[in-house]
Amino acid sequence: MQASTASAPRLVHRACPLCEAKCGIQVAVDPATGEVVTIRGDDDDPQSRGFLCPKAYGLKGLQEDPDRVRRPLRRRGARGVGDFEEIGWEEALGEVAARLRGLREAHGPNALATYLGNPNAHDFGSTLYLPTFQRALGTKRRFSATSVDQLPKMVSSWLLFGHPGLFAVPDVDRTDFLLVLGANPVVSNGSLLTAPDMPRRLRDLRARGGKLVVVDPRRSETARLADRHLFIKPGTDACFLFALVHCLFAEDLVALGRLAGFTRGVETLRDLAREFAPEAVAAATGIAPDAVREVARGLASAERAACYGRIGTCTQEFGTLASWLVDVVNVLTGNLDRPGGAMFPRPATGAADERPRERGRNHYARWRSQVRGLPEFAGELPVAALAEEIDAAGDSRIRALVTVAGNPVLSTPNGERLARALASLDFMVSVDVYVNETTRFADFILPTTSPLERSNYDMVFQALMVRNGAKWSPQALAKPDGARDPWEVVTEIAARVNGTTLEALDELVFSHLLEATVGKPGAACPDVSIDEARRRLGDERGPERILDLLLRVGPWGDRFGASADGLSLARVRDSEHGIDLGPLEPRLPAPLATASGAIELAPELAVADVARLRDALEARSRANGLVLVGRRHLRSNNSWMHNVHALAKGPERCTLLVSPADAERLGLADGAHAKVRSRVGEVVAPVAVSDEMMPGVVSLPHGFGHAGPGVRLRVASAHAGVSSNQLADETLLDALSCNAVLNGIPVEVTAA
Ligand SMILES: Nc1nc2c(c(=O)[nH]1)N[C@H]1C(S)=C(S)[C@@H](COP(=O)(O)OP(=O)(O)OC[C@H]3O[C@@H](n4cnc5c(=O)[nH]c(N)nc54)[C@H](O)[C@@H]3O)O[C@H]1N2
Ligand SMILES: Nc1nc2c(c(=O)[nH]1)N[C@H]1C(S)=C(S)[C@@H](COP(=O)(O)OP(=O)(O)OC[C@H]3O[C@@H](n4cnc5c(=O)[nH]c(N)nc54)[C@H](O)[C@@H]3O)O[C@H]1N2
Ligand code: SF4
Ligand SMILES: [Mo]
Repeated sequence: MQASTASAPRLVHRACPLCEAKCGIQVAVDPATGEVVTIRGDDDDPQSRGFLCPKAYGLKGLQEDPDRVRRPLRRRGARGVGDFEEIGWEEALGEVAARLRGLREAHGPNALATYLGNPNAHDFGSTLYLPTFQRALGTKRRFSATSVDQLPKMVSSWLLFGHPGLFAVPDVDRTDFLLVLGANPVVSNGSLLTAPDMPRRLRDLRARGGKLVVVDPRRSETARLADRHLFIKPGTDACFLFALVHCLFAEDLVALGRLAGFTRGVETLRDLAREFAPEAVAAATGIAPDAVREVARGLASAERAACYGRIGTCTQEFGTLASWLVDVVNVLTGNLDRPGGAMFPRPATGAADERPRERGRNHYARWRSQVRGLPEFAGELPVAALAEEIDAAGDSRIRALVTVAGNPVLSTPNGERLARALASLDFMVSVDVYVNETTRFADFILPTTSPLERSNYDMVFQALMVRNGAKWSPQALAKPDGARDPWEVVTEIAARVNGTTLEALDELVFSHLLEATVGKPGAACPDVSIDEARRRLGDERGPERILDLLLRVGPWGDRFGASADGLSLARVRDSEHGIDLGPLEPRLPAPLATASGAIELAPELAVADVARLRDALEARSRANGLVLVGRRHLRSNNSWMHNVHALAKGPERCTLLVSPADAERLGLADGAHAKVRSRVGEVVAPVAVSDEMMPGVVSLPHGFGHAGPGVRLRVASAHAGVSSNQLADETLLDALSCNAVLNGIPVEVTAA
């Protein structure tokens, strides 16, 4: 770093906003120019201890990207060709609100739809204000990336524990046996598992004598670190997990320990698992019966073990059953909620008391989509239905769509059909920072600040950490003139549509939370009056004030002074590297929110879906066609960091991995091109022959296919690749959650 004091860079410590690991970064800013000089790992961050992946450097590229949208854009020419003009904020917000209001008045609130993308989960302002935005529009047609991601896990958590947000996180640092299915944390850096530097954590696990078993149709980067890797035929994890359960019962290895006092349904499960003997599922899964028995014994005999499943177990035909059985295995082996097992973090912004707010609450199918009648879950409809709801005949169709930080054309099934549907909308607004495959269809693109131009607190992911903690991310760079944070943009739209102001909506969100948490019996802080709490929370507005409230009334809160060393926003801000709140501790049964107050091991909806699995078992055993799965690359972030040269450069990443046996059978040479066809579409991609792949399975990453008239992504377009979601079929769903099937798509592959 430069020596001269006049130009000594200002160092800002915060968390990387790009993935769930939330590594601590040190951003060096040139005080003269206000530009980023370097980005390094923060050695003093208690969770990440200096670890970084290459994507963090991409934040500088994102900041400086000339293609990034910085001022509102209005469509000028035909829809979808990317002909936009820059306009002022006042004009843009005014027109957007007027159009949305007009359509709502003419056709009702359900003529409007929203799609929220993944980056919203990485921004506390969005997390806190988007619910109000959605309520203000009044529509039940709410979509998001949830239904191409963790929806099955949410459904299974609701069924088992009564709450869709109660996720058990594998305690990787203390476990002796880790079974990983359908996740590649060495590359993805973990999901529903905030644990920076997974490669080190997994190596440490083995160094202390622990075992790592990975179940994946590809010998992934994580599988390469494992003691044992088992190839599995895509979509059959529920069969494999049932076989584990079968062995646990058959060999008398079930031992619930303290969980027995508050777990129901063990006997039903024993009955259900009876027909899934390792021999009965072997042809379907491709896993030898002996291997299943060994894993079952390994899990049961390890002092502390954890079973963990992610994208590969969620975005498949039996996503909910597989997600459910992951936790069933944790319960039956007594590993749920104990150190070294699968545990529930305690976020500093969570409830202070360990009582569920409401028991037995229904989150499922309270309304349905119009065309296919797909069920709502937790307030959202499955995104696989978005295109058809726009295309629907008659007055009930979606006429206007607001996307917020999402790129569904590349991230959701049958992206081509969705693109056509977007072109037919009456009105579309995208709150986004790029003109990409989705936003090119918008009438207005409303940009936001970049992550370094705004402060943050990882509300979502601090509820998924392997150690409890709290970390503030200060704004690193000045906010450019006129720039707005994401919460300001969406709250402004909401306010104008409903004839109110951003300030009034902010006050509404805040006072609602305040009244729920202080000054009344049963509240988190019953002894502090609302006036006193308001006085102490000060004049700051926006997400900071709400965060301060949540921290103060939370489990580690200062309770407005009652607990001298408790947390407040000021305290969290002062700890520039973050606060470590210690290892996870057992929490059950208190947070269980099922009607019975117990873990429901054999919930009705899951039990009913087992019939579908049974039916599939035979068909799967006979199936011999090729199926497609996905993968991720360390330098890639879903569909949207491909415009940063530092990340996009290098060898072609959007390749079709094919096993040597399949390559030979199909006449595909390494480096040649193959045509991949599914029911809904076809793409041509370069072939990489690799013994990483299980025969019968090919792999193509998602998020590529940066093409289309008007896409303003100069770097990404030069490495365009093809979109695997042109192959993903919007009619293939996990029947229970209606999450899209993105892994295990039947395809035909031929030489191109
Ligand atoms: N085939 C297949 N498909 C998949 C997956 C898969 O494994 N296979 N994975 C799925 C998963 S897990 C996910 S999470 C989804 C992701 O699906 P999406 O959330 O729809 O897609 P992203 O690629 O995350 O797109 C993020 C968008 O946010 C914009 N953006 C970035 N930063 C900002 C910002 O600061 N402000 C605003 N307003 N916008 C911003 C980007 O320009 C981009 O348009 O994809 C899913 N799709
Ligand atoms: N570098 C990078 N990191 C990321 C992202 C990124 O795009 N790039 N995206 C982020 C997001 S939004 C998310 S949700 C997480 C996801 O993080 P992970 O859940 O770790 O997802 P993937 O890396 O896609 O790994 C999924 C694995 O499942 C395997 N698989 C496919 N089908 C099946 C199946 O049927 N059964 C089994 N057992 N395995 C199967 C695939 O071969 C693959 O190895 O990653 C996050 N981190
Ligand atoms: S693993 Fe990489 S992208 Fe994820 S938070 Fe850490 S530095 Fe950022
Ligand atoms: Mo995701």
